[in-house]
Amino acid sequence: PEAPSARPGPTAPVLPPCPDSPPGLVGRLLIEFTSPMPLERVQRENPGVLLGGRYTPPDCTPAQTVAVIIPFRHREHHLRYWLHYLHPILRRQRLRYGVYVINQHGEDTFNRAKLLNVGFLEALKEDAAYSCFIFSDVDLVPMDDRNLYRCGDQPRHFAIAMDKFGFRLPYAGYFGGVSGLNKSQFLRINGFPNEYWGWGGEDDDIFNRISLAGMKISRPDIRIGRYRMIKHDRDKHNEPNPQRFTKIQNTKLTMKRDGIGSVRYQVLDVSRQPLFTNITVDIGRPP
Ligand code: UD2
Ligand code: MN
Repeated sequence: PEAPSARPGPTAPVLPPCPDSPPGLVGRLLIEFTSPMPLERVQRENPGVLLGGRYTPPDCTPAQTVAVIIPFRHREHHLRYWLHYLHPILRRQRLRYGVYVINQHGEDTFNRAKLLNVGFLEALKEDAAYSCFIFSDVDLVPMDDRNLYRCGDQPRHFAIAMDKFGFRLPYAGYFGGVSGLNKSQFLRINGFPNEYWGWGGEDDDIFNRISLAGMKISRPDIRIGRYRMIKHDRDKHNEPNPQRFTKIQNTKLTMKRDGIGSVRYQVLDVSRQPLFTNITVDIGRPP
């Protein structure tokens, strides 16, 4: 008979590290936004996703823990498509991740970059293990699951070939849509600007911060970084910001005082939904 010590013990087995190229990716995906997407269906299709939109691969140990942060207000039907497409992709990519929807309270002017700063801090409050932060518009879905939602040794730009731009990068310094920075890269640029109210410019300011900090943007192959954006009109209270052109000239001066070190806000509600964590926040209004 076997010695008792040879029997499997009560402790969980140590899983091997997750491979660099996950097996089981499918490559190019069919993405469409036609029939409405009920949340119950998305839930049913993603039984492995835990409360709050958390997931850990069952068969390997990932090197990073990824917080996916979505700036949000009044885009529920976009969010349902996003969850429907992204959860299976992120699972196939063998990520340990959580999804955070940062919902701007009230009807004052929208501020995407400030919401992303809030997401960084609040995700870390939820789990200090987050090491990689991926910032995604709610209306952007990758068309290829080889576009891995991970961080690397340089800030990463994922959404480089969008349908609305003819599947090309619109300009060399474009950094909008979906991007990713690890914790130290994010802190090195003092996070994102808090002072861009309304549409536009904040992504260029972030690009400037990264260049000024001496980092270079890393991008996937143009055939892999393809995205569909759900067609939409400009939202109310997110009019183009007329100050954006002058503001992006001054990043060098403003980035020291305006960023993650100076962000002020008030969390009004944190609610763990089956497929994501919703954080409703009062971020104030333009001066
Ligand atoms: C572009 C960029 C985006 C950002 C923006 C300028 C693309 C694909 N994306 O997006 O990254 O730089 O220009 O600010 O080029 N949102 C809400 N509710 C609102 C308003 C905005 O949830 O009322 C969120 C939502 O996640 C949305 C994102 O903010 O996807 C960007 O706003 P947009 O989709 O209206 O702007 P768009 O498509 O021109
Ligand atoms: Mn959009």
